[in-house]
Amino acid sequence: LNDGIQLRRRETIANMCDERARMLQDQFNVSMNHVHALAILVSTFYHGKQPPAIDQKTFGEYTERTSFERPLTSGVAYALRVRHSEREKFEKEHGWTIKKMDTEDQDQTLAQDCDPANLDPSPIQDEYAPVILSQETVSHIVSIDMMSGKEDRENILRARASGKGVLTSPFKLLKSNHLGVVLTFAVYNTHLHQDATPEQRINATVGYLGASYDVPSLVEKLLHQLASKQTIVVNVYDTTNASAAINMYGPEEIDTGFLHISSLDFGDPSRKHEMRCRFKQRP
Ligand code: WA2
Repeated sequence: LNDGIQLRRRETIANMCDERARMLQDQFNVSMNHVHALAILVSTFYHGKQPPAIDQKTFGEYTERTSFERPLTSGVAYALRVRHSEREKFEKEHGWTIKKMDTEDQDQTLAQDCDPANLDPSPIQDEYAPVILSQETVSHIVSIDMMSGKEDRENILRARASGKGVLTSPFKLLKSNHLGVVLTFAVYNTHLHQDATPEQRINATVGYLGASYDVPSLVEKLLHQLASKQTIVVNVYDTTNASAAINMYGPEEIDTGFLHISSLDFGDPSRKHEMRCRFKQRP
């Protein structure tokens, strides 16, 4: 009889965990498709028109009004590819200097620390990726060179060489106190074939459309809708490095008996994620 109960508990936790993992994965996939569509919007109306048919006001309004299409995202932004030889002209046209990302400052609670006007200019590089368009929720990254942040830079390089949507490892986003991830799509100046080489892609790159995901608050919101928080404990891990998994959501793990692991696929084959679920109480 006890064996029967144990078996049922195992089945219950497996079903609950799989359902939650599937919901999270589906919502992530939906928002990823819309971020991809935004990259095409920028390609068509910013780069495809002379002069560009999108400015900050239009981009800000459009992205705010369509934010329901991108569940789990905290904001989207567009960074332009600027070569060093074009920097002076670019800065003159925009009326601001390209800023270096401030990753030293752990306490960004003071309003003045969030103001790009207080950031240092980016040191000389071959090329930059300053943010020129943003959803209002991430307006604090406008004018910052996204290539000056380690995770953002790696994402930009991988996105443009691959033509796919790529994800960062979890890291502390600017003006946020939690771990998050960034999704990046490159924008190209021509229609590239499916089988274009990385070199052709890099040469055709004109900018980067990115979305930030504040994982803890967004997963919390998703799980809240399911009213099971009394029963189970959920964790989300980045398991790309199997020997050093990163806890992206949920409390420090405590052993309360059964553990069920559901796989999560966020669409970037070079990153691995999983959901781990337990009952709150031992039987
Ligand atoms: N967006 C929001 N907060 C951040 C962040 C970011 N990156 N990086 C650190 N904190 C414009 O891939 C291009 C967005 C980067 C895109």
